[in-house]
Amino acid sequence: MKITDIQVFVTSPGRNFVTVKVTTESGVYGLGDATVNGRELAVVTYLEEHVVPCLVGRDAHNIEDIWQYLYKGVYWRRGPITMAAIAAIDMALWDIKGKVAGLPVYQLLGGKCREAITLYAHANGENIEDTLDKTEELIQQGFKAIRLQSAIPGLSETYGVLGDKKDYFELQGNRPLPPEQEWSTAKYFKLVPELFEQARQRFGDKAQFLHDVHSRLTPIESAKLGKMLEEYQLLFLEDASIAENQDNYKLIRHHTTTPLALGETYNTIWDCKDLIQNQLIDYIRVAATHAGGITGVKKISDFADIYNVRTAPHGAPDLSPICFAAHMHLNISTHNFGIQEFVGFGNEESKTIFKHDMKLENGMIYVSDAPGLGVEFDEQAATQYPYKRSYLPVSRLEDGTLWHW
Ligand code: GCO
Ligand code: MG
Repeated sequence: MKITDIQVFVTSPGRNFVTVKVTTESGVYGLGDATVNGRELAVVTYLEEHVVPCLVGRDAHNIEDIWQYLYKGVYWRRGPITMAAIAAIDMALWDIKGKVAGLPVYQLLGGKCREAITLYAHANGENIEDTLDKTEELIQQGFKAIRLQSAIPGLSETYGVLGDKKDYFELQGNRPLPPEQEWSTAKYFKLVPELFEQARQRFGDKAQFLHDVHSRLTPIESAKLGKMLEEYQLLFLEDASIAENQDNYKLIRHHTTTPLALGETYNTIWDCKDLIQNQLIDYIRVAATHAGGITGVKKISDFADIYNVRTAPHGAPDLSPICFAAHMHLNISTHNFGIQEFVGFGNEESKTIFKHDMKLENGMIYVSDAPGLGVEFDEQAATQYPYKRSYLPVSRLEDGTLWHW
């Protein structure tokens, strides 16, 4: 079944999404997500200039061979742009295979390991009370796990909570150049233990709690935070520190039993091999869009399984519903799945473009049984929201030193 055409669409219903459509000679087509937040057009060029010409005429059924062709077959391997391009093609090919077979993709991956997917939702507040009020709403809606983030007194903007009272869902607003945010580890350390102390006092064990440090700490600071939070029994502490040097996590692990998660920016097994095989983390958070698609994530999760590391896929709003659907098929069929990050199904504009029938009930998602990935893309509706240049923020210490965002 030959590939006859590959189109790349960029649409911006509140934020940019890059969508790939692979069409075959039989007329069956598949969809993939290639969005890299703030670097969208780099992936578009990579696809249009370097990938599409090599794939037209190839057999759409040969998913693994095409994955290897795009990964091993190029001299300049890895990195987010390359791996997002591979990812989108890979998702589209799985979508096609499912449609041809008349089966949802999870059936092709081995079938169900569980009935539904447990989610963690976000409570982002202007202060501790605000965060906890939002937590209460989420518990009432049935969420079993909640990530708590709160603005830090004395800092103008904080990851997860922006100063203009908009949370991070709207990061892509009118920001034609990267905004700058302040960071102070000392101020952060005053807030975070207090946030979890009050959360446990107010909610007891009604929910599991998580927190994203967003890589702001040095390894020894992360170790200290992990220790301070042990008594609050987090499900996991995310991105406690940058792990470009994977040895950083040896130090953190040595000091704390707080479970650790990371990997949302990772693109291949090589970014997390040492972390996994030395059992320095508990959850690997790679996303299908940024780690080579369903094929790429499956390779990483199977490797992680033998080291007791579970998956907790990235679920931020910059991943399109096509990626989210791909995660659902992976999550339901992966034995060592842990938990899925969830920030809702997107805004109303986005829902006119991406349509699916995934069901949210009591903090869990029931996967679609539609053939393929189960997402439709309305090309006409997409044209109403043209691309807008947009950046993620950068971070500086209070004295102006550039820091990790
Ligand atoms: C998360 C992430 C996001 C990222 C965003 C960057 O845990 O959901 O940290 O908030 O910052 O996806 O593009
Ligand atoms: Mg994160």
